[in-house]
Amino acid sequence: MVPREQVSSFERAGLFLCDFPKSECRLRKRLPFESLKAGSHPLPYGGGQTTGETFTGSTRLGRQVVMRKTGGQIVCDALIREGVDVIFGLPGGAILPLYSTLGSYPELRHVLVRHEEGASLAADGYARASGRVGVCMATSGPGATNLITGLATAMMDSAPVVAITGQVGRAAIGSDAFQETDITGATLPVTKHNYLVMDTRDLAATIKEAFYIARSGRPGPVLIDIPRDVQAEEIEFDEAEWDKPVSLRGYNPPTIADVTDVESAAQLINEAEKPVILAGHGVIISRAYDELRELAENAQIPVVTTMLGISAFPEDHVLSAGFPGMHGMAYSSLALDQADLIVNIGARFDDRITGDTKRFAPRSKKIHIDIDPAEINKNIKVDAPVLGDVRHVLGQLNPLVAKTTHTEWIQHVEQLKADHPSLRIRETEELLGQHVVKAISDATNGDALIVSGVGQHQMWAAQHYQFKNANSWFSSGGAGTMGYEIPAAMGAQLAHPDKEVWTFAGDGGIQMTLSEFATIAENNLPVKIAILNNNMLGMITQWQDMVFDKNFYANTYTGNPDFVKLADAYGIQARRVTNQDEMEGAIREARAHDGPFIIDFVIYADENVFPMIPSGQSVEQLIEESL
Ligand SMILES: Cc1cc2nc3c(=O)[nH]c(=O)nc-3n(C[C@H](O)[C@H](O)[C@H](O)COP(=O)(O)OP(=O)(O)OC[C@H]3O[C@@H](n4cnc5c(N)ncnc54)[C@H](O)[C@@H]3O)c2cc1C
Ligand SMILES: Cc1ncc(C[n+]2csc(CCOP(=O)(O)OP(=O)(O)O)c2C)c(N)n1
Ligand SMILES: [Mg+2]
Repeated sequence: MVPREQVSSFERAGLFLCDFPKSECRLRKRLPFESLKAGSHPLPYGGGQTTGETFTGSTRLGRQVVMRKTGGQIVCDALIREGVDVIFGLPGGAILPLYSTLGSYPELRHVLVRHEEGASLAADGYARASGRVGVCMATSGPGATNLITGLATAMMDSAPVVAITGQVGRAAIGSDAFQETDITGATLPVTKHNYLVMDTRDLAATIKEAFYIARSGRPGPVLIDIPRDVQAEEIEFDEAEWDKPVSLRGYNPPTIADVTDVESAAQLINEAEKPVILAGHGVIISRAYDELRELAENAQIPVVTTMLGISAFPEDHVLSAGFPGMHGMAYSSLALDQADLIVNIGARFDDRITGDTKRFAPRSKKIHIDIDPAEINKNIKVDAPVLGDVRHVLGQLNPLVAKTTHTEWIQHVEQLKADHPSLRIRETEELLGQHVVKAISDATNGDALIVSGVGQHQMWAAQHYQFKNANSWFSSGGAGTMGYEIPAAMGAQLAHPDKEVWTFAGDGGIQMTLSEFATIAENNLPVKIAILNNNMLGMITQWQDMVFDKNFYANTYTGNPDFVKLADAYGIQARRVTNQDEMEGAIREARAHDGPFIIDFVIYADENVFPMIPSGQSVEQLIEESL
């Protein structure tokens, strides 16, 4: 039975009691599935680093080095050992003991956000851009609940994030104390795992375990809730704690795949005449760019990416065939539909791609390479599942795949591109969102890191920016979180201080998190912000126009602020652009400016995103462009 002090208030109430020790009783959802096949632990997001330390005031007991440390000090030491260098957070009463320690650790840069949602979304952006675990912190109650949207965003898109929250003192838990929320209960569905640490002696092991879970296997967010008296308590701490390996019964994410599964997949590839690779976010998570390219080039297979798989494969490569689905390129969806084999590499057959699953790519056999067994046969039944980490699996698969040409099929896909030029921008004097994205793509030569919000501007960014570099596109796909654009760009910029970061923002989404303008200004983060301002919730308007019989309601913003004046109030330089002629000059000015810059592109509002496959339909209902 779980000792009383190791369970949350909800568990005490008997709601979630289980017979496993604390560390495993919440290993639910993805973890049991991942444990189906044993293997070594993959760390696609990099291992924790150990720093050398000099100790003062320590006692040597045989080989032990024991010293007095507060919970807060243990947390900071543990974070440094995990290689953390940036924390996004905002303090409050229940986490002040930890904050009073944090200042003594200059290795841990704390970025003081203006809203905790900004912290969790920035940690997500940092994680995706850096390939390391992003960290955010908040106080109990409203501070912790404000993190939730960012955690859900990270959960849906498998981003490794660790959130640390303060909790009311142990004795007060369950008493509706000031700012008490059962945050482990509340975040149960949106975290890969979470903890309430009731014993200061558990802190070091818990943090180590949390980082391990966040970054290993299929990555995801992990929350650690720490009562304020645990943060403040001083204990005899044995430094040998740091050397204890993480061991989680039943959690063994696969890396290397079963040899016979790989052989079956290779056979299907070698027999195929019209194969298409569907490369997903898993390729990026696994950093398997070279292995993907090797497979595509050796067997001459066109590569379609998912929207989250964008930048897994260079878009200027001759085999690149766009992204498919609801707002993907017509030729990509048609290539999938006409293929005789789909090689899904690290994509979860999301409904934005499959539409009606019964009518999705009916002529093809399907291979699915994924690290999470729960994804296999979940949405689409496949012929050859391969369970493992993409990079390892492709390492096994590539030597078994015969060199071939598929000349006719490649020519056919080229013809699809010519017949269905989905990226054509219609002739008009108006300033369109598509013009802006294309101009920024040309100006930056496809080399920038690109972030987006959610809506029409997101789709235009995904469609019209030509991504040349691996892992250069960061967008909320599964959760579709409006407001992602500003904090995630902050995170991406902090992960890559020397890279050019542009974020495409909606006038709607930006107003959800624009309080972080202050954080950007305060830290002089040189993020370039392109607002595609249509003075409306454009994607909502499009759905009302095309799906809800033009029943327009609650879609227009008449009270938008003057974003240029607003930028000025935050001390950020800004320009407004209202026509095509002013566009390039403003982009040049923004790029030349050594600091953040906002361009308010006032775009033609009555514009829908095409191509479009309406929700739940199939490629037969594909609408290529506005009539
Ligand atoms: C308004 C809007 C419109 C959209 N329209 C489209 C659209 O038209 N087309 C489109 O493609 N998407 C679209 N999306 C995005 C869509 O909702 C999904 O987020 C996206 O398709 C998921 O892509 P994915 O499966 O590659 O990534 P994820 O959802 O991140 O899934 C990654 C998969 O890889 C696996 N994986 C992770 N790590 C590894 C590893 N190391 N080894 C092996 N496997 C691993 C995971 O288990 C998972 O199955 C849209 C989103 C929004 C908000
Ligand atoms: C937090 C949140 N609330 C609501 C939605 C539903 N939604 C999807 S797109 C959209 C409109 C976005 O407007 P804007 O940011 O201006 O982008 P645009 O579509 O105009 O480019 C809305 C409301 C969402 N995705 N996220
Ligand atoms: Mg808008």
